Amino acid sequence: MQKEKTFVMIKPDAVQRGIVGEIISRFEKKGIKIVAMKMLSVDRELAEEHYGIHKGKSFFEPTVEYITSSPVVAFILEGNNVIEMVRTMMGKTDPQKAGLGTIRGDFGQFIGRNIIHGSDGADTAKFEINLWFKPEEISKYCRIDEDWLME
Ligand code: D4T
Repeated sequence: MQKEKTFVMIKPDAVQRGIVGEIISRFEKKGIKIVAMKMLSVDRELAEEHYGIHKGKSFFEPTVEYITSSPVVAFILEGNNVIEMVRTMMGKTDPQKAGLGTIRGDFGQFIGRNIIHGSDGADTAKFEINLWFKPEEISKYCRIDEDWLME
């Protein structure tokens, strides 16, 4: 398995509902390492770049408005196969279709308020990490449980 990084964003609805800690706790308990983290108010330019692939679709404008409406918590997670692992932990894009036990399945109800974003592949992860973070904001360190997580 390959060590990789992924970009994750806890969206405005989850910040407003006070479930940031609970969401981050799931990643920590799984043994996934946080290597960067910040709270920020997203401006229109960043939101439009992040969702650029969806420009022209009906949900583009509402999604940009939602993401810019209130602060988000953005972070980078690192680990073996972490991109896929985080997508699995988040559940399907539509919280109504996401399984119970997943973050969206447990905390969300509507696709336009779906709690969390995570990169959907290696190229997207690279693009989003560069878009949201400067290299000096990313830490390099070992967690004390790393030897016990791996076989
Ligand atoms: P994000 O990007 O938020 O992690 O979601 P996904 O990667 O799981 O899904 P996506 O890129 O297809 O959608 C981006 C964003 O747009 C909203 N959306 C999406 C929506 O409001 N209506 C829709 O029909 C779709 C497909 C939700 C997530």
